[in-house]
Amino acid sequence: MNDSEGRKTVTVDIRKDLFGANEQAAMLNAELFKKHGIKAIDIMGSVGTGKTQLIEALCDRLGRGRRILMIAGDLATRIDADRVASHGVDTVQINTGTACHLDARMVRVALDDVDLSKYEVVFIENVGNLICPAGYSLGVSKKVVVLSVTEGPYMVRKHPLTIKRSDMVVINKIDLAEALEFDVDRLLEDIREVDANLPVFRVSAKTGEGIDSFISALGL
Ligand SMILES: Nc1nc2c(ncn2[C@@H]2O[C@H](COP(=O)(O)OP(=O)(O)O)[C@@H](O)[C@H]2O)c(=O)[nH]1
Ligand SMILES: [Mg+2]
Repeated sequence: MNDSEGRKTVTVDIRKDLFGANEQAAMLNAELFKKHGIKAIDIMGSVGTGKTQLIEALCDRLGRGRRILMIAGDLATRIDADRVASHGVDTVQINTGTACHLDARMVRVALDDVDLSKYEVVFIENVGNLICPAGYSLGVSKKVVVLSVTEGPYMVRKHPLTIKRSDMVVINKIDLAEALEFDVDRLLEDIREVDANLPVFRVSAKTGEGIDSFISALGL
């Protein structure tokens, strides 16, 4: 606004402007996915909880007949995209450099020269951490957070916001729970305290346990 001496002052709310711009880009992505009849799923979670292995298991179970694209978000490598590509799935790598999350514009840029009419499902593996990715909409149908029994018992109590901003929770590596004396029911109670109705799936991406009910819940 201009004061009486004609001096202009602009107050910028960085959070509002940053997130507002992202929300707009996310809406464009959502329209693009909708136009092509694509179900897009954002898979978040700490490093090592099994996001890539879960995507590999989903791709295997859905079968080679399904038209799947995987977008991998990673600071520096193509390791996860290459793992999924070895299952006969098309992949796009986004290297974020220093950013701890994907945002809607990065996804848009990555899809720029991709023929989306070839796909019905897009799995997006977000950058591995339990904090930043939850704050950024990508324009997906579902945001899924992958927890696992190897990250210790406090991940939900320490990161309630990520749980709150997710549409579904996967508790992965269920095959290791007994050996690690991990109390899965206690973790479930922590999740219920944050959101009493959030769908939760006990899964082993390694053995395939629980994958089928997760697939039906995703509507795939
Ligand atoms: N036992 C077991 N190991 C798993 C499971 N899912 C992933 N892993 C292992 O956990 C490690 C990290 O998995 P990865 O998919 O790379 O995790 P990401 O960093 O979340 O993508 C790898 O050594 C996987 O083989 C599971 O369900 N059970
Ligand atoms: Mg990974």
